[in-house]
Amino acid sequence: MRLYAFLLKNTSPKIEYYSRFSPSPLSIKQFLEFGRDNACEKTSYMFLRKELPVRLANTMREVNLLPDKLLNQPSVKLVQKWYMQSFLELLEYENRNSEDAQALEDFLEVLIEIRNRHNDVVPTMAQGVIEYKEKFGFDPFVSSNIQYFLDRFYTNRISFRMLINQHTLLFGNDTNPAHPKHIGSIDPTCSVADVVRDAYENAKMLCHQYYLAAPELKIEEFHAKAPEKPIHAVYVPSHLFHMLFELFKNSMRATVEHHEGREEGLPPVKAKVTLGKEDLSIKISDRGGGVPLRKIDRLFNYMYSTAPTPSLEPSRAVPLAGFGYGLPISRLYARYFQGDLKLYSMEGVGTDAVIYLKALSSESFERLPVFNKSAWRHYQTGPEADDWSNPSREPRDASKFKAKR
Ligand code: W6P
Repeated sequence: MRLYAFLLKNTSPKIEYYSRFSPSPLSIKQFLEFGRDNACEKTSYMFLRKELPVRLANTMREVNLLPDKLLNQPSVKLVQKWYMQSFLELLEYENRNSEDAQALEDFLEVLIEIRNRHNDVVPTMAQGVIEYKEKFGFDPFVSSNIQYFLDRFYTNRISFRMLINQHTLLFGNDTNPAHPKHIGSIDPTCSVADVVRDAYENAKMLCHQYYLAAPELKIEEFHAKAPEKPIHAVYVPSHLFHMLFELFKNSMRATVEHHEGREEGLPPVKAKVTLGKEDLSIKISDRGGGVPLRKIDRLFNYMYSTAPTPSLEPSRAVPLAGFGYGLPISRLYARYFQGDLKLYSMEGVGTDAVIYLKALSSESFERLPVFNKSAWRHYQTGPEADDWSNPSREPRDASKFKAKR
């Protein structure tokens, strides 16, 4: 801990320095063009040795704005340590000669180490939130800060891993023979319906294991310009899979639980893929009974949906999550390249979940958090003060008209 305090003190000028730069967002088109013909490892190295510390420093400054009661939780301290360690390792390359082939080789190794070090950031931060909740309970002010923070922190992490993955996939030795046409993690002709089916099949296996039944899938496509053509996206298939798998788990769970003990068969989960001028949209519809509007926001709330993992018999834990960080993080994946993920539910009937992606790879720029005064201000103020009336349960009584404040 002493060492850490020392490092923190002595590297903070560096963090300060790098956090003054704004991250440089790249579009999928740029990732593609860079990786496509004779990608240059040296160019990538020169870009990343600055851009990665910039992205790390921006997020590290923001971690420090969290309330002390949260910062002091051991899990949060551990995550901070990982970030500091990775930041320091990257600084080693600040002044290394880029003509030195050994520097490029070492850099690639370090990126892999960093990626591995950060594998468990999400569950570890979740543990930090649990630790906080156990000690201090649910606080709407802190919950709103945590929501704002984790959305930005995890977006930063998604982007950080995207950059590392592109570099290591393009310039590492392990070429991927399964996907010769992929550019790093990007599929320039990603068949959306194929990923939908793949995510469905994976969720179906889990659903069958737990419930001994699973709804069928019906896919429909609508290509506005060329109705006969299958819809392709220029996208990161693993991101798309992550989102769809999460949505299918939720839809299946709702469908099976809503129809438990009923005679009629399970209604299918329907997927509709459409391509317009601006948006490529994917709708997953279930007849799982829906969610009341009041509870929809909670599905995306980190603090609300963080529960200690059921310690009694983990083997019997519900595999079809529904709890945990699946939905909020899926929405971050969608927003990361300027899309979104929305839920439209009708209580009593079912839910439509829609993933929106940009139709054009030139418009799918990374959406990145920037550490600045405006971000800083968010941590100083809590949730919006209530400027709408509260319903009164009492009968109207002229003598009891509410005094303001
Ligand atoms: C539900 C709840 C939910 C969340 C996300 C996606 C689909 C569904 N269906 O009933």
